[in-house]
Amino acid sequence: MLKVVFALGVAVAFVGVFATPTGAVTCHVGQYRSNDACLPCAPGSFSTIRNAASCTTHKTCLKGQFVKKEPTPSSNRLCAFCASEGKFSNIVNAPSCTAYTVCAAGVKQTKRPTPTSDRVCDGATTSTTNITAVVALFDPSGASTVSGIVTFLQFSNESFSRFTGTLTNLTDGLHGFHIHESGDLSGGCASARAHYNPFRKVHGGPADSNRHVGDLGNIQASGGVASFSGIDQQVQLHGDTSVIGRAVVVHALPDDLGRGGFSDSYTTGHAGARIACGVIGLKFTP
Ligand SMILES: [Cu+2]
Repeated sequence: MLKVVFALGVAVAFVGVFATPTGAVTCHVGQYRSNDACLPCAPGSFSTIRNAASCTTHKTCLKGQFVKKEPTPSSNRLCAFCASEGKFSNIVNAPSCTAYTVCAAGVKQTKRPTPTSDRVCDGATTSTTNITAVVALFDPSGASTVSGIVTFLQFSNESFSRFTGTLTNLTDGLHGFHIHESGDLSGGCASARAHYNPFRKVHGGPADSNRHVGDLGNIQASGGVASFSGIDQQVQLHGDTSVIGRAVVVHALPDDLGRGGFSDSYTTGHAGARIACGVIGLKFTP
């Protein structure tokens, strides 16, 4: 008799877990209640409580994340960030993150990596050749006695160009200092033509983004001598826009950097006559 009572008690307890007080069947996690029936959560949804009134759509792991734990009818999808692994994902619900492409030695990166996109390498090689060029300046017409040497140096096509020089027999003060487009001095400094301007911009100062490549501003003479050095971000000794074979020209007047308001401020900087020039040539390095 005791056994019967115990078995009955167990049965009552068992029903208590899975039945509502009204006697209806209890719906499990992973199910939802529809009237008196328990229906499984549809694919893509879940429930974590018994007798859920409805199921909840699984979370979507966004681009830049990956699925750390797959969803089930009774649990949500768990996402984690690819950045924590130093990788990326470019699809939603990515099963894992992808390692970034590594640009081969000397190949330039044209697009930075992000948590949702890969690095892009354009295949163009970086030239790491040091190039040194030198210019001997004088006045082919003989009208002035200005002369001197200017040297340009660039370590790679992605580095600044450096220049240094000394000119003598100048009047004291500022003198426009430019790279002109032609290395032809057959007609004197005049045949060096206009400022070197491969990107079709207006005349400006060396610090301006809107300037001719050849716009190096002014040099300053004191006691008849100008000794100067500088760096420039636009002058290239490498590649298609190399200035080698073109000319450096020094002018009688200051370059107004395009700001003087003269009719020629936007083309020549109103820098006046050409008093010395020279062709930019490769320096011999034994
Ligand atoms: Cu000039």
